[in-house]
Amino acid sequence: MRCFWLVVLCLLDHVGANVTELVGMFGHIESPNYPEGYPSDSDMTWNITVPTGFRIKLYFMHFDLEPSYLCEYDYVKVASDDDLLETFCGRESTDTEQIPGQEFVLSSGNTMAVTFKSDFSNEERFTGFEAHYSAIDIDECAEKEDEEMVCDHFCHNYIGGFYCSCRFSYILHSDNRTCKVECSDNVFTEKSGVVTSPDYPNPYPKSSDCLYRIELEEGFTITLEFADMFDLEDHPDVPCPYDYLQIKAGIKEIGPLCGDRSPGKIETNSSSVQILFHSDDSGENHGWKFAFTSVGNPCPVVKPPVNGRIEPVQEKYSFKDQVQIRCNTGYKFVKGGDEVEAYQIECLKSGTWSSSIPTCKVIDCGIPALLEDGFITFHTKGNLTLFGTQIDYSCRAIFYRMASELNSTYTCMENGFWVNDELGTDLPTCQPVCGRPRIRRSSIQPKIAQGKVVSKGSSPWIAMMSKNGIPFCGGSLVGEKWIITAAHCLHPPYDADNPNLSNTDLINTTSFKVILGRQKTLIKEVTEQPFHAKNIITHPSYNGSTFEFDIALMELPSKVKITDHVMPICLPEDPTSTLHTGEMVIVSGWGKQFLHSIPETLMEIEIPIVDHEKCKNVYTQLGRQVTDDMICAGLKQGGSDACQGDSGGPMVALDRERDRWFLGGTVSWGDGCGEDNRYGVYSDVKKSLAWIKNVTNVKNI
Ligand code: 4AZ
Repeated sequence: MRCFWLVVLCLLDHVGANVTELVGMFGHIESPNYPEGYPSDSDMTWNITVPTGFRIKLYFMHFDLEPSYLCEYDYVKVASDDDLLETFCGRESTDTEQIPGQEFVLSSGNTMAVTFKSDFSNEERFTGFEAHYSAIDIDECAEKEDEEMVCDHFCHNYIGGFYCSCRFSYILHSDNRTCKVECSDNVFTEKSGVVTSPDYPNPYPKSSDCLYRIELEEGFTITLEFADMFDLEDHPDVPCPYDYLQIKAGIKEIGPLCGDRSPGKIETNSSSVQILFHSDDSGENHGWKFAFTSVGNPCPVVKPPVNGRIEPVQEKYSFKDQVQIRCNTGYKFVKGGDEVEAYQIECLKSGTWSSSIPTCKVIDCGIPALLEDGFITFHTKGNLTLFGTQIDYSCRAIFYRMASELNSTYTCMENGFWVNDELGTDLPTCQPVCGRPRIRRSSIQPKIAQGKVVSKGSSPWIAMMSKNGIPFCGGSLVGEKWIITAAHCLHPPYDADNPNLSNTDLINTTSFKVILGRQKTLIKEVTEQPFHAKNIITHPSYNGSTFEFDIALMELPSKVKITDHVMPICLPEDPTSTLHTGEMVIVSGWGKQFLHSIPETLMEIEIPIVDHEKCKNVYTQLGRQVTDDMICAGLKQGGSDACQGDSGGPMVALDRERDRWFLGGTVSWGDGCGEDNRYGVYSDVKKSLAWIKNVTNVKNI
């Protein structure tokens, strides 16, 4: 059979030949013999079919049938999908008869059956009917609004059909109608969280299979707590045939769960849980929500160590919990010989701690460093060296004193060091007391030349400079390793072995000895301390012709040992303070007596300071200059004077205020020895004080 859409009537051979199949987008039907009047006993059916997605609109242009009660004689019946839509008869509508009038009939689907029947007689002539039909588009989206939605989310109509689409994050199911979500692999690795059905509490998506996995480390157990609002499509007889939750935890299986009763709390006893959520293609249920929490396997409660503390302090500890253990101030852990500040332990999945709690040991600062020329006093009995204990450093009495007057208490600190408020970890220094001989001179001797023997040890700062056992100059000990002497002592012509040495050359340090603690001139004594100078520094302004700044420093190779017979002399306190004319000074040495023989022992004289101008005048007349860096002492009548071999030796004066001796000058030169109207000339130490302090760093103690 061949049919043409739109135009053609497709007449089918059909059993009874009263059925006409009409296929097309529009057409026209009429009663037999129209408009001449239809015959009796007519029975005709037109089966109209239009394409799917369309419906049929039937419109009567003319209608004239025999009227009868409830159309029992002649009638036109319109049916669609086996449903009778209309029955028409008569010439006008009454209570019991209906004519189409201006109304049109619409099919529900794409088919319509129109049946015309006339009975055996007609009382008068009726012209019958004429009708047109056409295919009209079905708006599927609009039509089913009240019924179940055509599309789950969005419906789009087009001529002859429709299609569905979904909201963002949904995808269209293969049924082309429902919207599902892609939720097959949701993995949670946090220790707690919240999981809900998609869109909760709004209705969950249809036709979806969601899988949620909570995967924690072994050692944790997961608990699920479902919210009260739980709503999954249920069935009164069959357990959860439509939508359901299925929970798998280790070997344990829970579910299927559905209905409107929340499952509440579920202890899974597992570190890994899988939740499967299935929804079918219908229903508007609100879904589910649960919070999951996890607890680790418990570990025993940790107690802080003695003299220590732990953090955090908790009633319970469980897997993965970490505890910091610290010792109180002054205590430390000892681990493998090392001192450790803090210690961390962790609760393992087995329910045990990663290591045992170490013990806190009190910090021990150890034996404090020894102080040279000093000693330590412990504040606590038993000479404890532990945290918090205190010690005092002191200098060896009589001979030594601390360089500066500071608090000499040291405390054993938490860092393991002995610490002083001012010096930190530095030690104080002990320096020898200057200018205070332990052995007092019996009386001041009037003269060297003529000589008065110096009581042994009463001038403990004097140094003998000796060559081949014969003294050639003197010197004075300042500090612990510096000797002040005359610059000319260290230059030729005093080096007898090298008579040709020029004034600028220094004598060889190995060619002479510096002896301290000596009294006898030629005989060695047990009290003596001999050295070879390590270093010689003459005053930068020394003039070998004029003897200006006739002063030099010798550094000893090591510190002297301070004894009753070896002690330093003080330096002048202040460079501006002067030795006054007439003030008595003591000059000592092993020099010649009146240019004759050398004495057997150290000799000393006490002579007055001479007016500078007076001395200057005396020597000007002799053609020699007494400059400002020189100071003169002696008696007008002569007699008491330094002499050859005394050079470089000390001229000391008593600082009455401080009750100690200081070095006023060093023996330098003079015209002859002990002659009248001649004075001894000395290098004035205070004029070289800045240079001395700068080189030696010596302070008066
Ligand atoms: C000298 O030759 C020397 N009377 C030292 C001092 C005096 C004379 C000579 C002063 O070392």
